[in-house]
Amino acid sequence: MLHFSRLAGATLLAAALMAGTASAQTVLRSSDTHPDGYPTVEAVKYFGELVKERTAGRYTVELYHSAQLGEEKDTIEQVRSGVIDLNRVSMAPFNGLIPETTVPSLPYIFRSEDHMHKVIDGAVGDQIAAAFEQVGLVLLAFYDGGARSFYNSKKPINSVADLAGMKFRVIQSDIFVDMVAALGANATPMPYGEVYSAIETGVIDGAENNFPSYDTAKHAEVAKFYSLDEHTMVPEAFVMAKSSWDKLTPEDQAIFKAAAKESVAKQRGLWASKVKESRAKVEAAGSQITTPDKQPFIDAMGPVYEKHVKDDKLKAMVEAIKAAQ
Ligand code: GTR
Repeated sequence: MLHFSRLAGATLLAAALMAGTASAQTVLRSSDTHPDGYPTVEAVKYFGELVKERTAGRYTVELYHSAQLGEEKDTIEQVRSGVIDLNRVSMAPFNGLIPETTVPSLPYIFRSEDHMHKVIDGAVGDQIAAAFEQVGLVLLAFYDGGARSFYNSKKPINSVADLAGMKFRVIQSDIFVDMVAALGANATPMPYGEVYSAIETGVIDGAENNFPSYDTAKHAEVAKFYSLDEHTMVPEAFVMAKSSWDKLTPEDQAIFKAAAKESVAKQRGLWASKVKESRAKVEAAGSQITTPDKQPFIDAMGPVYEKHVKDDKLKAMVEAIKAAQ
């Protein structure tokens, strides 16, 4: 009897130890709409490797690419409620939720990629990052998303007038809807995964995105005319559920922050080469690229700024961006 209870005690102890070990290893699920190999996917994988190494395996990142966990709007809700821990999404679908994210999503707010980097690496970037806490998120990193331009299945676009009456899918943000309206065209916000067939079936004439998305989502197959109007340069956001973040010790939070920062440098390098690679690939496959004069596009954006930059806080952010050299 005594022997038996000793054994039972030992078994219980072993079970408790095992449970302890198991709970000390946390798997963090991360979502991305892009396919494996895309620069944002690779950057989050790199972040995961650094975190795993530096926490001696206590934290690992399980990445679900290709929208396996859902389209961006849905995954934003999932990460806000803590159903998933991490998410890499564009900043634009946050526009209705976090006012500060409207500023970097405004058309022609950045003069160049360098200008954009300076702004998001500086005080305005910190202000935008801090605002994510309002909706239960911690912004770990801004990644590059390049410039978005229009493409369509019908004709080359050489001027604002060429866009008249055309129908474009836009990312899910009112800024984009109003921007397209200001250019005399019609916008339909819809999830990324629905764009290919919407163009193919003629529900829309085209969409707008950077070269890597135009290429990897295969939109180039169904919309051959790409016009380099470069209307927005929206940074990508890599976020963590605040509920998951709050479970980390301050030491682990520092590890996560440093890993995210290092993944930014990695992503920027990958991004620059992917843009060139995708552009060359779509051109070789028959895409026709036009380069319209941007000034008339810029001049048409007044109503978008009037509608979306109303309060003093956002006005000050826009001014700070304009002043940044
Ligand atoms: C891409 C961005 C994605 C997604 C997509 C879209 O440029 O990286 O996160 O937002 O655009 O248009 O839906």
